[in-house]
This record gives sequence, structure tokens and C-alpha cells, in this order.
Amino acid sequence: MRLTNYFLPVLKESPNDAEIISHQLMMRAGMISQSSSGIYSWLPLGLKVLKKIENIVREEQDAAGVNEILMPTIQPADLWKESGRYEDYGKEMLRINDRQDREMLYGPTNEEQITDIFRRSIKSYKELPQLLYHIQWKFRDELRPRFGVMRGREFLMKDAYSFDLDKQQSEISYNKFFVCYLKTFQRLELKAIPMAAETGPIGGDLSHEFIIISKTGESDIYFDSKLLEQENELFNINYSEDLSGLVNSYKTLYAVSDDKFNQDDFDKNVSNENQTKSKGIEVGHIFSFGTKYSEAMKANVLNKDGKQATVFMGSYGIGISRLVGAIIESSNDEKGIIWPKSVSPYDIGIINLKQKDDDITSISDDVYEKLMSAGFDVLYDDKDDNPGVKFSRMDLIGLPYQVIIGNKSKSDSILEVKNRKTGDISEVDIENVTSFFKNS
Ligand code: 5CA
Repeated sequence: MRLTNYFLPVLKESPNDAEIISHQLMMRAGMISQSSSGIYSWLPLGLKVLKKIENIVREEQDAAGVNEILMPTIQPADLWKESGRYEDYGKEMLRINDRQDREMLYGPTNEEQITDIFRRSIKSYKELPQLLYHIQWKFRDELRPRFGVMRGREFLMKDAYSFDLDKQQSEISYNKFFVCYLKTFQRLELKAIPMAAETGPIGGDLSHEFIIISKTGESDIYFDSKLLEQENELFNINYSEDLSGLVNSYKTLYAVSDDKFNQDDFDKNVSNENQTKSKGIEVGHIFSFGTKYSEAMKANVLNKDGKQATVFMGSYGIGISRLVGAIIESSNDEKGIIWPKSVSPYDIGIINLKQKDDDITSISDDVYEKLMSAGFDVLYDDKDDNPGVKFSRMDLIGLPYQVIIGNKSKSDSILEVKNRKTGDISEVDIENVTSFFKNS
């Protein structure tokens, strides 16, 4: 992509209401534009990151054998009256009346909708388990939307749901998602710690939040520092095997967020020097809630004995739009964002330092074409701005590598490659530029 052809409205100053670094940087880097409180438009650079995260989440759900569907954003109130949550949800739910004066709502989550889909078509234990997910916008009329996309009113969530014959089977599904989440966050280059959590309005008795440590996080967290060293080989997971050993290696180490915290338990389970208190961002949350919805909504199947059995359910969320902010919170410096390679909007940025010099521009054009045809996604700064502006803009948007083309490229056929994270600069022969990136 040529910058002259790109919509990248970078800002010099961050807006006054942007309190935390990720919100400031997302605004300054032209990733989002506020529509109203807690509601944002996603601009090209932001949308690209959002889609990359979405795709990693999707690939890992698919790998775990979860089926993708797409449910609507607007749901009928009747379903929520069946489960009893229509009243309980209170003001956080956006309620709408259609022209027939039917009560509708903009979904804050989809337990009711999915239970309705399930009960219409699944009638026998032989068709269990069923694991389904979708990636869809949600609306929650948060009391205090803040921190940009971190606590929005409209936000993108991956929500998955499991249906099993009994509690034991349901725990097998829970473990699949537990491991799938570890793998997903590892691919996003995040250290997410699973923590025992309260279930809130979703319900149930078994729940984990996946939290990344960050001083701007909204949750207080207490955990055993051994969890930070926990490194597992997650590449060759076989989801049909028993995953409880792996899950227990996490579950047995103490980690809770504030609403579950108890000092006595902390002292009993964690040695003094390993007791860690911090703040964190909740990027995922999984719940096992048994028959809460299936009983109220009569989601039954015939069991082996030909009797009606109420199915056991779980739900599993990942905050995809929140992750964009969370990743920036954990990876930035005074110059701007530093994208992990897996979600960076582009692989490489090219800076042509002398747009007016025909030779240097022709070299830059060539390097751009070469890298693109080698399969790299490249953002090419071909604007006629001074070098200072170009350098700080490229640092701000945080692509992992910058290719700098100037006088030396013309005289000595050499370009510079800057690693955004380390600041290291390598001189590379123009001829070798593609192989340099293939090996890095
Ligand atoms: N139905 C369940 C799981 S599918 C559910 O809704 N869980 S949740 O309420 O915990 O939300 C799942 C994830 O969505 C959270 O872990 C968080 O990462 C994200 N999320 C929740 N509320 C917001 C919000 N207001 N803004 C951005 N992301 C949010």
C-alpha cells in the first residue's frame, strides 16, 4: 500500500479524553474514530489489526473443532423472557421496539439465541457434544465506557457455546476451550493468565478469566508468580485427547481476580516470595453453567434410556476489539506502538527519504515491488514529507521493520533496515533485501 493512496489520519496530539496509552496511540495512529461515547469507527490501519486478531481467534477455534456460525445482532425479547434475563440485565441492555411494536434488543451476549438454535435441531445424545461459535458485534450500555476500545459500548466478541449430555462431558468441552485460549493468546504473543473468577450475570459455578498483566488494567489480580514461568508446548495439541492434566497444571496454581480474593487462601497456597499482586486486563472469560439456560428454555435431548435429559452448557468469550487495545498496552514505547509480528497491520514499512529524487524514488519503487511480490505486506511511505515527519509517523504506527532508502541507496546500493522493537539498524545490500526478510 502506498501511503499517498492510504487513509491514515495521524494526530500530533492525543485527545484530552484519552487517559491510557493504548487509547492515545490508537487515536494518534489514526486507527479509530469516535462516533459517540464508547462507539467507534474502525479506520484502515485499525481494521487491519482487528481482522488479524479475528483470524487468529478463528483459526484456533476451528482447530479445536468448534463450528463457526453467525447469529444476528438484534434478538427478540421473548427468548430473554424465557431465560429470565430480560429483567435481570437491567439498563445495560439496549432495548428496541420494531414498527410492529415488538420488543427487540441489541445482543449483549448470545446464550438464549444459541440455546434456541440448539433446541430446534438437536434431539439425541448421539449428536452431542455440539460446539459452536460466532464473531459478532455486541452492545452493552456500560455505565462508564472508557479507555477507548477497552471498555466500549459496542464491541467485537468471539463467543462460543458448548452443549453436552452431563457435567463430566461438559468439563471436557470446558478444558478444550481452556487450552484453545492458551494457544490463541500465545499466538497473539500475549502472556494471558487463567484466573478463577466470579460468573456474574452469565451464571454458573466454574469460570476462568484470562488476564494479561498491565498497570492500566481494571481488575486487581493476585497470583502465584510460578504462573509467569509456566511455558507449555502448545503446538501439537490433540483436542480429542484428555486435556485435564494440562489444564490442572494451571488450575492448581493460585490465581484470582479481586472478587474471589481471600488473604488466608493466598497465604495458605502461595509462598511469601511468590505472592504477586498486580492489575490486569481481562481478554477472555469462560463459563460452565450447567443447565441454567437449557432448563429454563427446555433444551433437552433423548438419553441412552430414551428419557429426556437437560443438556449441560458453557460459554466462552474473547474480547476481540478489546485485544487491540490490550496488545498496545503491553507493547509500546515513548515513540508509539510496537506491533507483535502476528497482528501487525503490515509486515514492513518503506521510508523513501527523498521523494523528489527520481533515482531514489525509482529504487524505492523497485524495493516495494520486490517485497510485495515475495509475499510481504508492505506500507510504502511515498509522501513528500520531510524525514523527521516520516520517521516519527513510522515509529508511531509500529510496524516491526522499517526499510530506509536514501542517498546511500543511490551511491552504494545499500539500504537500512530498522527493527522497531530493538532499534537495531542493519545495512542490507539492495539485491538481498527479500532474502534478508525471509530469514528474519
Ligand atoms: N457470554 C459470555 C461468554 S461468551 C460473555 O459475555 N462473557 S463476558 O461478559 O465476560 O465477555 C467476554 C469478553 O468480552 C470479556 O472477557 C472481554 O474481553 C470482552 N468484553 C466484555 N465487555 C466488554 C466491553 N464493554 N468492551 C470491550 N470488550 C468487552
